[in-house]
Amino acid sequence: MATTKTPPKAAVAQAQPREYEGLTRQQLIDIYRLMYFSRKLDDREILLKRQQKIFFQISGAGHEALLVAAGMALRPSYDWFYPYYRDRALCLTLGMTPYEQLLEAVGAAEDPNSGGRQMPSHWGHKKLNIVTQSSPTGTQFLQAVGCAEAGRYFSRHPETAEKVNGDYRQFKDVMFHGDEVVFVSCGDGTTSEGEFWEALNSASNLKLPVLFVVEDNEYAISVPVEVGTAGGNISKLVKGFPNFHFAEIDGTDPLVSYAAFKKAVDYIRAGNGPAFVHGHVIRPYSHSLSDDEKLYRPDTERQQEVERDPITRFQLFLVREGILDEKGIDDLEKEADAEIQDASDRAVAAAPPEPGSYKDFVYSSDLDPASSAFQTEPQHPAPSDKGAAEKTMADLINACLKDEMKRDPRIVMFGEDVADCSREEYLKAKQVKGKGGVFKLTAGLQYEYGSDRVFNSPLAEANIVGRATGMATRGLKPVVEIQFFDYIWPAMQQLRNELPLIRWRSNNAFSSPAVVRVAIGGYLTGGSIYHSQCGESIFTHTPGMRVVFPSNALDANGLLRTAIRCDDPVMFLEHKRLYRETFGRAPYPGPDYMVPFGKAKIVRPGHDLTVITYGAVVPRALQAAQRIERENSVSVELIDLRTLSPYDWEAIATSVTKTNRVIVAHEDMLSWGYGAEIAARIADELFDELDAPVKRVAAKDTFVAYQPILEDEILPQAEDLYQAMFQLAEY
Ligand SMILES: Cc1ncc(C[n+]2csc(CCOP(=O)(O)OP(=O)(O)O)c2C)c(N)n1
Ligand SMILES: [Mg+2]
Repeated sequence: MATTKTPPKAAVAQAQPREYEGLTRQQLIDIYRLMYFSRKLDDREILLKRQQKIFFQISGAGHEALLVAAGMALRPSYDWFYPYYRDRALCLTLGMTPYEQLLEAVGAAEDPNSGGRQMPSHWGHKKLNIVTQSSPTGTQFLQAVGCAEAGRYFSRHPETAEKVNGDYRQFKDVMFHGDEVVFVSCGDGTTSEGEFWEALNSASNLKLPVLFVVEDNEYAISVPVEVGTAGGNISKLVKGFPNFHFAEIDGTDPLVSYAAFKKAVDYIRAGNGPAFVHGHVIRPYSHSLSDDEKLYRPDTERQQEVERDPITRFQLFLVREGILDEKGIDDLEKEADAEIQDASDRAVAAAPPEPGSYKDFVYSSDLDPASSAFQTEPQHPAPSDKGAAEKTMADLINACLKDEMKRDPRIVMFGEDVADCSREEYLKAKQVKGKGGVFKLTAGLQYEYGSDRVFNSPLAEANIVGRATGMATRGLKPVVEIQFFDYIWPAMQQLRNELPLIRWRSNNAFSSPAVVRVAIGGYLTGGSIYHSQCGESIFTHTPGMRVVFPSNALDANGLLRTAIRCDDPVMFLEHKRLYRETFGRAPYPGPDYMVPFGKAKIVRPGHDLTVITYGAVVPRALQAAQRIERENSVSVELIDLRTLSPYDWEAIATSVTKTNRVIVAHEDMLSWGYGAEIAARIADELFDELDAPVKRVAAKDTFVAYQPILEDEILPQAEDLYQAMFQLAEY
């Protein structure tokens, strides 16, 4: 710990040298001091909570020995850390000061963990490589895997770590060492989360330098370990994973723990693969200050734990070994108490965040994808040129991916079936042509850029998004694919609570600008329920996530390039029906074509009414607009939003002010759909401009059925749009 002072040397009793797992006598004293600090900081927070000076408390009590040992075996600002809320002692050992920890508890502006945005004990420290942690149990694992993959990538391709101006790379200081370890921890209960297993699977398979630490205090709040874990012991369950080093230890003994971590870390640094350390610890306090463990644990059980308390036991050990005498212990504790008092006084007096500052860092404040920096003109080949042929949306997405991979060596692509051929010897021997995605959007990319840049993931969507999040945090640019929007839900925890939140919850210390490409939508004839859904409003409802939904080939190319070059997480929705449609084809626009976010396109100007839409409804609305003009002389202005978050309010307001009548149309179901927000805002801000109620055209409030008669009925058709236009024009 950087700021704590060591006790006077005189207090260190003299004795014969002994082997303590290679630790010096001074280091043994340091271990005690760090454990003591950790416990006393918890006690101080409990006091502050009772005084209502902080608003929540969760302790690391009982876990201290294991974590101080881990911290001593690892290197701050060199290795990477994905701890959880019990890991106060680890963070202290790595160099986070007691004052910094208490700043988070009071929610101070200067809190390096989160700037007052997260609960206490939600660790994050940029300088120390402690990556911003959250509350959902288990979300850290796959990110740790991605972090380790990024470290490996940079050490294999060191030139890619260089800073480059003009895109997100300008804002990423990439650091890597080649033998770094990624620490990730959790409690026994959290090992029941699926993402835990997904992470073990990938770390094992890829032989990644990840140190998994399970802190087994035998409870998940009130649920005992034998309820969550089959057989009651996680070590027994994981031991079949290849390439791992395993250790199951008494985590209340710092020397046993240190020895185990040294071995595990040596194994990892030597490049053998991941390690798994299962430490048995205790939980002497309730789960948190909101829990009363007496409701589910009898005194007898709690009493037994007291006997295993790491702090009292190690104190006795130091005295018994003649390392510190009672006065030495007393001096050390007094000094620590004084420092905690001082840190606590200063933290309580620290300034809270400025009102209004909550708005900061939802997105990058350095690089705005809606700015003119992301607006370029297409460089179409001359019409006589061979390359001037009209290309489909699928072609131009593939072309953009190809161009960007060439321009930016930090781009990696993975997902289900995105590789040309995982058994690359077939590809190299030209025995097979390669797949490159179920819709062939990534075709040829592995072949051209290699298997360490384009590869298949396991069939696990959280795995895809969690790993991408960890990679992007380190400075890579993962452009990953979710095969069908209908199967995005296993990744929902990562997509809602992690990827878009990394920047905001860390108060801009970390960011994770990954791109998630998703095949979406119906009108497929036979897509039936689970290859046909929309649901974009679920993600536009998530702050921090940019959501893009192009309707034509040229926009898809330009918007994808903006998505890749910008510094925010982007969900890029690709309509399957539009991939190869005749509508909206365009010649290749060159390798630098970009469309800024938040700029709608007027597909067709008009003066009687406005239709606001996007995606596959654009061609349907266009058809209806052409018909109503022809048959009824109604002039429709058709607006394609192109990006849904941010969206172009100015274009909407200008058009509605001109036409005074408006339809909001989309393919997703009507109720609580994307159009509800737009309609509400028009009603609120443009009420005086309206000559008719705001109308919506959307899918029925159901899922998309298989039988084409039903599918046609459920999804909005050109005829529905025509009818709505007719009614509105008549109103
Ligand atoms: C996904 C998720 N579900 C539920 C919770 C509520 N919760 C917080 S901690 C916890 C128990 C965790 O137990 P364990 O992993 O054993 O860690 P411990 O607290 O015992 O150290 C639960 C259920 C949560 N934070 N996240
Ligand atoms: Mg537990």
